[in-house]
Amino acid sequence: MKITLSTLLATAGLLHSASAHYCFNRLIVNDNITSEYEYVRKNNNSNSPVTAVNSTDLRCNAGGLLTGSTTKTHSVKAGDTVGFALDTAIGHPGPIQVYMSKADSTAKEYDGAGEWFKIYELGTSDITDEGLQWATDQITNFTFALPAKLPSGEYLLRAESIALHGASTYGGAQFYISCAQISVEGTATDAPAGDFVAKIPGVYTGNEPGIMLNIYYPVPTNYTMPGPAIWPSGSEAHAAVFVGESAAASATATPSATTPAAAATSAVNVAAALTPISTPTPAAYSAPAYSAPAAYSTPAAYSPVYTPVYTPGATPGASSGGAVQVYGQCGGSNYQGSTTCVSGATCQRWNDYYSQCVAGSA
Ligand SMILES: *[C@@H]1O[C@H](CO)[C@@H](O)[C@H](O)[C@H]1NC(C)=O
Ligand SMILES: *[C@@H]1O[C@H](CO)[C@@H](O)[C@H](O)[C@H]1NC(C)=O
Ligand SMILES: *[C@@H]1O[C@H](CO)[C@@H](O)[C@H](O)[C@H]1NC(C)=O
Ligand SMILES: *[C@@H]1O[C@H](CO)[C@@H](O)[C@H](O)[C@H]1NC(C)=O
Ligand SMILES: *[C@@H]1O[C@H](CO)[C@@H](O)[C@H](O)[C@H]1NC(C)=O
Ligand SMILES: [Cu+2]
Repeated sequence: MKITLSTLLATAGLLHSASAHYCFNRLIVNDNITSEYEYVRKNNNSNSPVTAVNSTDLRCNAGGLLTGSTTKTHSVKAGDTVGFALDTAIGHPGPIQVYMSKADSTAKEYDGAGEWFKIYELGTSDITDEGLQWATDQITNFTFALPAKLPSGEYLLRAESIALHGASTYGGAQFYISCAQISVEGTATDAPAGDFVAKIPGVYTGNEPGIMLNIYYPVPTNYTMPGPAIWPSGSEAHAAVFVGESAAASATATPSATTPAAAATSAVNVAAALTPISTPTPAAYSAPAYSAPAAYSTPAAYSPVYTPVYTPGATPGASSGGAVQVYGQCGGSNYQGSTTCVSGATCQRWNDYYSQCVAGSA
């Protein structure tokens, strides 16, 4: 397939300025948009993303474990429609996911060290010859139903947007995160367990196909949401539902109440029979390839990522010193390779994280 400059311009999203960043700053409950940081914990890093998947900042953003006591907790019922509104429309490509974790006592006091489970995801709306099309693109709010079988208790409700424009290198994906505090009145007692739960950090290694991938070239033909399956009914496609709209209005919106009981129950039983996943040990994160800077300069460590863009037969040296082929990466803040393009191509900067050789001269 032919990739034109306009295709790349259209998909790249182009800008990566701080003004293109965004925060989930308001909780929505049954179509009522609450005030900024009234029920959402304030972070201390403005609108910057978290990039370290092994940091406790991945729970509730930087500073988000320090502001629970000054944040209110909203009462809701299991099955209520909740959501988040953003300060700025989402300008980066990637999915949104929502996780929950039950507090030992109150949400205000809870540091999120317990188990988290996923209840919602909003990913691609389409996959075309131009690549992944995101249902999250330019949205300013989204809503979804809390699981009807959520047990009573106080919870952190965590929204994350995973921005993938610079995700072709390890650590390049950006996580925009906020935690809201809710107190749920439920009737069920079955808590999520087994494969449905994970610790944060621990839920991601950073190497998942949905977290470390080049969304521009080769043009992806599929996308896999990172993290556990949605509790209680497993993974499913969601249409975007915005504040004020009815979920029933959309054909692919949340599933009807008829699918679930049996399937969900057996899923939980199967999961419960499995050995619960333990939190990945630090060793999983400190593998030499990531901890030793030297590992970044050896061609072997990088060949899985860059192989597609180099000419077959190119010497290993080409990855650090040679000219980069058209469509190959030639710059970006985490990039260690050559910044020179082959004759007849120019290194085009798409954003802080990704520059690419395109045909033509400057
Ligand atoms: C909506 O939320 C605002 C801000 O939290 C609150 O003052 C108001 O009472 C709520 N309205 C309803 C109908 O719940
Ligand atoms: C922000 O919070 C983090 C913890 O998430 C803390 O390490 C850091 O010192 C805080 N920064 C400021 C400026 O308060
Ligand atoms: C797409 O599918 C292929 C083959 O199953 C897999 O190797 C790859 O990781 C997937 N990509 C994403 C982004 O999920
Ligand atoms: C919510 O999103 C919808 C769809 O993008 C938009 O029409 C509406 O104005 C948004 N409302 C708010 C308050 O952001
Ligand atoms: C996270 O991983 C990075 C890269 O391996 C390492 O430098 C850092 O110390 C780790 N941080 C924590 C909190 O484990
Ligand atoms: Cu950004």
